[in-house]
Amino acid sequence: MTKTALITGATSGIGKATAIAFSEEGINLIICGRRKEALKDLQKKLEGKIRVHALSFDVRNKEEVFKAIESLPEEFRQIDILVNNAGNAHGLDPIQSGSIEDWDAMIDINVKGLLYVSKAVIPQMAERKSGHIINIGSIAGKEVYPNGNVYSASKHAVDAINKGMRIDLNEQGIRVGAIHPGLVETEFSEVRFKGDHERAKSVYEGFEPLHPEDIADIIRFVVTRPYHVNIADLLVLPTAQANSTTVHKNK
Ligand code: NDP
Ligand code: 8X3
Repeated sequence: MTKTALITGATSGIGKATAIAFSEEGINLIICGRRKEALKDLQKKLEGKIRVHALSFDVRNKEEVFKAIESLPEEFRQIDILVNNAGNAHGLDPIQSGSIEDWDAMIDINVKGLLYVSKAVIPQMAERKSGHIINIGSIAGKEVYPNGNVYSASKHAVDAINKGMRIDLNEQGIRVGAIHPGLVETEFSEVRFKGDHERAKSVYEGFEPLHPEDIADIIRFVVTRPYHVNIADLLVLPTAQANSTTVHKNK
């Protein structure tokens, strides 16, 4: 039977690449993000191959989240796959000088937003006793690096929530797993450095970073395994990266 996936953060980077990969697998899509134009463009690109419904909402706003999920038309109401991907780093500052607005953004989006969307989607999976949740964590959820403090905390929380979801949804037979990428060239650093294009670009210079399509390909593999196979936890790095602080760059 044709499946339906809801992907948060589908307007760019990993989420957008995942939407494209899923469309190639014939998976119907609910694509989410705040940028309506980007959603519309992606919808136009993918519709025809599969059915696409766009939902624009801010994951920080719980009313918006629940209203959006409740607004789904009948043919999109059964969500088989949830990709909790929306998220970003905001700033890269030592704890003593970090901005409270940046901390709020990271905790509210990466942690609370992921929980709100999950809360809106999981009950129907639990009732059907079937579903697949993929949480996008980060290497920053496995280790902490200088100035990564609160972003790392938010991704450690995603790691814990992923494990907790898997335990709590075990009896319902729901697959739960996380992908933890290292450096992927997306809009991530543009957001982290608030539009400082040169600084953002420099993060990925001198080595080949992961491309969003590399992670999307892995998510495609994860969701196309037979139902008794659950890929629970994956750390995926560019070959040039050994850990958060060891990246082999050409001089
Ligand atoms: P991008 O900045 O390219 O994409 C982030 C996505 O999240 C966008 O689609 C954005 O949509 C959405 N988003 C951000 N804030 C909100 C919000 N408040 N409400 C709804 N949607 C929101 O970055 P990536 O693709 O790299 O990031 C995707 C995930 O991967 C994140 O969770 C990130 O932490 C994680 N990750 C990224 C790595 C990297 O090196 N790039 C490495 C490890 C993990 P819009 O702006 O339209 O709302
Ligand atoms: C994104 C990767 O190393 O910038 O989660 O934290 S990193």
